[in-house]
Amino acid sequence: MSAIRTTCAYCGVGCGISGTPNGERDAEIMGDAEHPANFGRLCSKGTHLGETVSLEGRLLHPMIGNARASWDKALGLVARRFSEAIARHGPDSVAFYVSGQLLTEDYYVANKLMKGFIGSANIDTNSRLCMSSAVAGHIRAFGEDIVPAQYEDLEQADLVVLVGSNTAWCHPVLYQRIQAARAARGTKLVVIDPRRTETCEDADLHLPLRPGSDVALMNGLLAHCRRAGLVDEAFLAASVDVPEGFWDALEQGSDLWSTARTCDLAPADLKRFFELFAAHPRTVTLFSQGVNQSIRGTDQVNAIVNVHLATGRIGKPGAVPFSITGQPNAMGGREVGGLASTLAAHMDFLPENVARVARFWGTPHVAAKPGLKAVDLFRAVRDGRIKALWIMATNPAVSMPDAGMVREALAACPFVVVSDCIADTDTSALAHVRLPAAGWGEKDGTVTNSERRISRQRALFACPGDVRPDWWIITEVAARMGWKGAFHYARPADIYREHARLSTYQNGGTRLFDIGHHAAIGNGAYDAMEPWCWGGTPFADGRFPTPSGRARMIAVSQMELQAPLPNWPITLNTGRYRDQWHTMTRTGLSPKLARHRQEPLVELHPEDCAALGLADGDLARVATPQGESVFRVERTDTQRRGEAFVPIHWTDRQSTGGRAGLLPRTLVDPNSGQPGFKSTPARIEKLVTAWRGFLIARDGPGRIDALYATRVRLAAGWLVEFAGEGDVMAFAKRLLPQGERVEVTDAARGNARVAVMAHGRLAAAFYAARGGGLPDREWLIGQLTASEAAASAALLAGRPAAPPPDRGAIICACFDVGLKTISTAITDQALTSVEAVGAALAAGTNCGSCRPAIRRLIGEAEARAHG
Ligand SMILES: Nc1nc2c(c(=O)[nH]1)N[C@H]1C(S)=C(S)[C@@H](COP(=O)(O)OP(=O)(O)OC[C@H]3O[C@@H](n4cnc5c(=O)[nH]c(N)nc54)[C@H](O)[C@@H]3O)O[C@H]1N2
Ligand SMILES: Nc1nc2c(c(=O)[nH]1)N[C@H]1C(S)=C(S)[C@@H](COP(=O)(O)OP(=O)(O)OC[C@H]3O[C@@H](n4cnc5c(=O)[nH]c(N)nc54)[C@H](O)[C@@H]3O)O[C@H]1N2
Ligand code: SF4
Ligand SMILES: [Mo]
Repeated sequence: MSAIRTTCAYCGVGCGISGTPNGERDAEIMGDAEHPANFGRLCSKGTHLGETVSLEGRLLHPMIGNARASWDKALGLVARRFSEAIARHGPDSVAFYVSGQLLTEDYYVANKLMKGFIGSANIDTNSRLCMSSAVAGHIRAFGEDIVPAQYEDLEQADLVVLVGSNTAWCHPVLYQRIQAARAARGTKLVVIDPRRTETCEDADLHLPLRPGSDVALMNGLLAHCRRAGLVDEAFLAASVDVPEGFWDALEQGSDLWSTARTCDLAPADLKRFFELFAAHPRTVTLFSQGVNQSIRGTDQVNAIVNVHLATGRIGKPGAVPFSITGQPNAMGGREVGGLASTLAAHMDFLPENVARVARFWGTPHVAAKPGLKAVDLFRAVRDGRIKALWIMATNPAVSMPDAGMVREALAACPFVVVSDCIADTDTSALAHVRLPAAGWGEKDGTVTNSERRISRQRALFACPGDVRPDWWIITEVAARMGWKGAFHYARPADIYREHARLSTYQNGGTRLFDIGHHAAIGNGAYDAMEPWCWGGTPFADGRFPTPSGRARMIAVSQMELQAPLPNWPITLNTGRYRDQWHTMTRTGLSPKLARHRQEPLVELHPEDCAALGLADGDLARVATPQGESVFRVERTDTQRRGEAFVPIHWTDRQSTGGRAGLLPRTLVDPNSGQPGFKSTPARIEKLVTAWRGFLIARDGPGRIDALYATRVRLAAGWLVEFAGEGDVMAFAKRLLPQGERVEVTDAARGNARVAVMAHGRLAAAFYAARGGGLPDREWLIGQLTASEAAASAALLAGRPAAPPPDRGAIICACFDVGLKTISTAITDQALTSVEAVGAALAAGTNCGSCRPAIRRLIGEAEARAHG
């Protein structure tokens, strides 16, 4: 087979991939050297996409309850239940909850069906949880949701400021582009994040601000710019409306000292940031969830945009505020209007827009007002106001705030449909109908990345089983609901052309989103489409898409930051790991990606650990008023005191515990409806268990009933970590497969070691103990693939006669290089650069995602050497 050019399945960087299918459901994955987003680079997740395309766990047939059904029957049932609810309770009694992981063509028809034909705007998307504050902020400032930046700006800037963005882990190829620019032209880098993430390694400055104090910081910066004479009065006069009293209000509490106090930063560091900003007119301020996922997210966005407008740092090369998107097609969703608060093609619900869209779609039923935003939508489901709900390409039972409430809502809803590629997710477990959707590698259509670049996704494989693309599923339901004529498309290109036509329909330059030159694109040209950006360099002419043509500064003030509550003294932050994607339905299939972080950790400052009696590796219960879950403790001075961080990835499918979604509250930003995921009052206590241990097994166990259990994939089996109470041998029996057993136990002490052999090879090994004293996992994991079984004594001891060196946690997923191997090499061979480590061990020389981690280890070794 020859290589097929497509786009990565994961983040909003939107890297081009060159994929070569080989054999059954396998593909060789390379970066597309020609794609302008990545020029051949890929991060660890993109690199290992090939490990996620098997049919394991796939939903291959429509399911009604637990019974397989034909498409005709399943589609008929969905259409009937939606139509009945609409007939009986009106259009607002049904809802869609969709996703930035749909392709633009899927998204367009979902939006058209709900807003144009059902006649309700109750279609919201997981982008509500992701960048709706950026959307609201852009609309307030610019009049339209326009991201004015492109990746090249990062290479033309003299200063890059990353606000609330762990770019090294979440947008790794962008981070690599920033690092390359720094090496080439000395671009300065400032990171603003309460945590010292790997993104901060090697930055010129890290400001570990108090969570939620970004408005104070940006207002302080703007006040400094004004004092330093950096306000671009000519630009303001020509292009920007400044509200009355703006500058007077800004001056309140915005001096260096007050700002430092509010943000809990050293005044000298803050001053350094202000001076760096003042000295480098070519500044890109890039931001993501640390800014958006706040109950003042929209104000935080406008505080950033204000600084850029006031200093004229917008619409120029290397000078721009840059909200980056999370999901591969978050931007495409914004273009079609998939949020409940927008209508279509960057139009809102003004009567003339509603009338225009109605004319275009040829329907009298266009929704006249915004619909329910995600949190309100699930509340309405819980309260019985939504009678039929269709969820596509998202896993809200895990990813919504107060996920416990969302589960109750789904369980109570009369009719829930889930379209997903995976058979069994926490959400689909609560569905009445499951529809098998095409996944990455099977889908065909377009996505738009963070810089407004539209790229093709192309199929590498045929759809397996009864699997169908989302656009097909949606249009078939629409046809069965009586709207066949309006949903008659033979292929994605038909939908894309219509989307392009709507963008230009009676536009007349009022909306910058206009891709009308593709309104008649031929099928061949669509198939061959090269990645391209719409919108050019927005605002370069000083004109903005508001009625007056002028941008707007928005007066925003820092919200009052509450002191910690006595019962909930910890501020809980949530976010991402480098090698997992959201709810792990796909990255969880990759043994290589599993190595980076094998368990969900709660990261806490050493002094908090001491106060709570927690040691590194202990288990801790993290509780909030919404719920609680168990995590493994990581003691780390990268956290501020009084703050904890947990990952969002673990679900009921992989673990008992580690469920971050149960913890955040449903408080949202009043302008955008985006939840404040990044800061929830919490408390943490040690979880004492009778025993804990691990299991290594060739075949994965099913559900594990223990106080805490997580399982991750190995190259040849599974690793399960657990802790629990009661009879440890009874627990072992439930987990272990049939076979020849050797064991040593001391049940009274909670100690148990059991090895199970099958066909002369190790099938499973179980180790539990009351305290520490567990063997190293590495050698045992290797025994699953060893051609000859080790002696029973060695298996029970959990180590060979001559132990191999301990590699430590895996840092480099591509070449399987561990932390201890790298640290030892740094010290023994006096390695002082990431390149030298690469030359010695190959670590960091493939995808480069681990380079920040290697840099940190070099820094730590240097710090040790200097005392
Ligand atoms: N590996 C990986 N990459 C991904 C994803 C994934 O699941 N895994 N998901 C993708 C998606 S959909 C998204 S939206 C992006 C998200 O990408 P990011 O926004 O980079 O990721 P997060 O880890 O959610 O949060 C970013 C940072 O915000 C910081 N933060 C918390 N509170 C505050 C605050 O008050 N102020 C400031 N300034 N910072 C704060 C957190 O400490 C955290 O380090 O990642 C995308 N890329
Ligand atoms: N506490 C906390 N919660 C958060 C966040 C946080 O930072 N903290 N971040 C929020 C953010 S920014 C986001 S974007 C969300 C993400 O949260 P989700 O969207 O819930 O996470 P995913 O695991 O990406 O879910 C995508 C689902 O769609 C399926 N799927 C993949 N491709 C397709 C397809 O083409 N068609 C169909 N029909 N299905 C498909 C996958 O198998 C998977 O089940 O989480 C949010 N939740
Ligand atoms: S940075 Fe990584 S996850 Fe994001 S698009 Fe590129 S390869 Fe995929
Ligand atoms: Mo996101």
